[in-house]
Amino acid sequence: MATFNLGTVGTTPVVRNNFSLTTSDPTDVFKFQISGTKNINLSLTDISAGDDAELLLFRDNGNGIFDSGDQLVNSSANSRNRDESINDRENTGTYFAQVRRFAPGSSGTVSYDFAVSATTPNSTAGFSNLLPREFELGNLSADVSRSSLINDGDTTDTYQFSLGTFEGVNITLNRLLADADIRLIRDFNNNRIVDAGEEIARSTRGGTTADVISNIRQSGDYFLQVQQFTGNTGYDLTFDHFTTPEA
Ligand SMILES: [Ca+2]
Ligand SMILES: [Ca+2]
Ligand SMILES: [Ca+2]
Ligand SMILES: [Ca+2]
Repeated sequence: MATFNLGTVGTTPVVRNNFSLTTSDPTDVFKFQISGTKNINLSLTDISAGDDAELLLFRDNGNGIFDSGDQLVNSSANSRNRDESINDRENTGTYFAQVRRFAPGSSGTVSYDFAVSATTPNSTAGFSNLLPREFELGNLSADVSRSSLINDGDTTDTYQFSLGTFEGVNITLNRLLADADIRLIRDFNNNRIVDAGEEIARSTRGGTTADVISNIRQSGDYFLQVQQFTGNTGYDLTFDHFTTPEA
């Protein structure tokens, strides 16, 4: 088991690309600290085709060593080589993100890209800046609705979709019981991180008022994030698809 010490992680993502797991060394551990109450954002992307890896988050028991006394606080275990993601609100301390090769779903070496950031809760600057394909909607060709939950153990949901030519979309987040917000991103450099200039639009209305991003009509690939602002809530996320005269 290889352990990589990342030091104190803040808003700026710490990225470790092209790491690999083998049958004889099937886990990697990334040790890091956060200072203050933060949303810990973790993503596992670009898992090699035909393989499977899982992502787990542990809180250290105080000795600074990854051992059996550490508490598992969150995990992500999608099938095949789908991306994994964790967005978990935690307090000051030392944490271990563990990447595991899932043996039944993998053949030989499993490669992956890992990223971690720690963003500020209860802030409109608190959106996660990582872009795992958590919910894949693909190309929109009709209206699409999704319902899910945002809470302290899952502070961000990230949806991937694309628009073809002659297509547009209006996006609405509603049926809120607490304040959540949305923003729309285009990952122009395809590094799965939100860089300057990649946020296209956001809606951060207060309370349980619906958030809306309207009249998106450029073809291409998009990410839509739903972010906790305060409290825990279910939500409905609606993609109202329309056709446009322009290519
Ligand atoms: Ca420990
Ligand atoms: Ca997996
Ligand atoms: Ca980017
Ligand atoms: Ca809101």
